[in-house]
Amino acid sequence: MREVRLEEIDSTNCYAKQHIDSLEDKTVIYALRQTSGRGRLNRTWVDLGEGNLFMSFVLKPSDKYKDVFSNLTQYLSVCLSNILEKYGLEPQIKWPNDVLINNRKIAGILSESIVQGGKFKGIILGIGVNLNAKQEDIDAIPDKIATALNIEIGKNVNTDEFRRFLIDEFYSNYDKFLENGFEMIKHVYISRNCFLNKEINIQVFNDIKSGFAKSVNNRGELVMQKNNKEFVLTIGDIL
Ligand code: BT5
Repeated sequence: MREVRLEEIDSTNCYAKQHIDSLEDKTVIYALRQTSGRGRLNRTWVDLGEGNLFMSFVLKPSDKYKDVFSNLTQYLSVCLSNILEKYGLEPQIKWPNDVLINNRKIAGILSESIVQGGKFKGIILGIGVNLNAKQEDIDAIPDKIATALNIEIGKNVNTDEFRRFLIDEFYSNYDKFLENGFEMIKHVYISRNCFLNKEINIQVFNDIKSGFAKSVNNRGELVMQKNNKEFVLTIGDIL
């Protein structure tokens, strides 16, 4: 496994995408500062200053896309939760892959499948974690209620150490996860959930779906119920 350290970059995901051909499978790209971090659906990921984590895993597991790749964001959310627990916290997962502490978003995950010239090249799995931030900068983040690890534990966080923990946790079961899929983490994922067994609203592109959040199936999809009918969601933002 190789690591690429960048002082400053627009986005570690963009960097990985631009260099996908020359990057080996399992390379980790990380940057000390990220000037144009990206979220899903053209949203922005805000750099909260020095000492935060901006990182992308470059994964080239096969030359064909497999369904299990779409569950890697959920796998990473479980890995991150395991690490946050070591810091004495009780992380919760909001489907599909938001990690929250006390209902506040501490991290964001963005997975991109790279297809060039009709050929599947790999997956860029990006993650940003707020490790060291000032409350006033967090309060300025649009839309979302957010937090950072230093605020939750009341002291500064060693960014290098945290990154090491997360990379090691991710790769310790990554190959096994690709073989076994979401079922392998389903139990832990559900034990950390904060969205099941209640009425919820979910934004799916321009539509809002509502209903009772019943379960997560073996493919990591959200099983909802409304008027005694079940429906399954594969994408969306719980509001
Ligand atoms: C995400 O998108 O949460 C995925 C973010 C992925 C960021 C990483 S950093 C390394 C790699 N390189 C990149 O360019 N991206 C990845 P989404 O679910 O769409 O959430 C975005 C929303 O979260 C924004 O619209 C804000 O409301 C909120 N947000 C932005 N910055 C935040 C922050 N630092 N902490 C908490 N919430 C934030």
